[in-house]
Amino acid sequence: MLLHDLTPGMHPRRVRIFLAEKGLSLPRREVDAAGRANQTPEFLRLNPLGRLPVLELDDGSTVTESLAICRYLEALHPEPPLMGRTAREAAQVEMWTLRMEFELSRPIAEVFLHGSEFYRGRVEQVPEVAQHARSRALAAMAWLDGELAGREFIAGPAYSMADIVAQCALVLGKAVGLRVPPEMTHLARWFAAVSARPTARA
Ligand SMILES: N[C@@H](CCC(=O)N[C@@H](CS)C(=O)NCC(=O)O)C(=O)O
Repeated sequence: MLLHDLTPGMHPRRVRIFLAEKGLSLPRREVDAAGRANQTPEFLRLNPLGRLPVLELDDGSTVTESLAICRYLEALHPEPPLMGRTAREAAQVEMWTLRMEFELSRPIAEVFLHGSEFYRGRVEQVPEVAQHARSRALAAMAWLDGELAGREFIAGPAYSMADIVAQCALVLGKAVGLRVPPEMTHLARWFAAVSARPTARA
């Protein structure tokens, strides 16, 4: 297997943290997205959307979408479980992973997409979308702060895929001026804890 990676990217970071939590390491190839190496015909053969991460399998086929890559790795390496062990746990982790994807990660990604130098000229940037996404992200952070008042991790007592999605979102948040407000003490406690894990800088 070969992981086509983009070190600063939010979605590729999910896969690296996931691998590190499993104690796995894969051969990696860094793709120079700033230099548009993700738009070459060779790369578009791997992922016609031109996005990272991409997991290339030994038979030459590919898995794209960070959550699908993690799902595949979880099936191959179930220990330690990051997507729940029982049917009930799996549903709980999936529910929170999807919530983190759509409610938190997506608005923060939109702030970056519509406001950053990196995406200038790559996508149609609409400043009002960035502005609206910023307020949606802050609302999601406030909601999550309340949720975390009652439990250690996002989907329950154990660290999971949902935490990985949210922590990677907040790492990008720091870069776009969306730091956890100090009054959100539960979210700040959680973010400090997940950031202190040895895998956080994978
Ligand atoms: N839904 C995809 C999103 C992948 C994505 O947007 N990757 C970004 C980096 S975080 C990318 O490759 N951007 C380069 C570009 O669009 O030119 C996933 O979860 O893998």
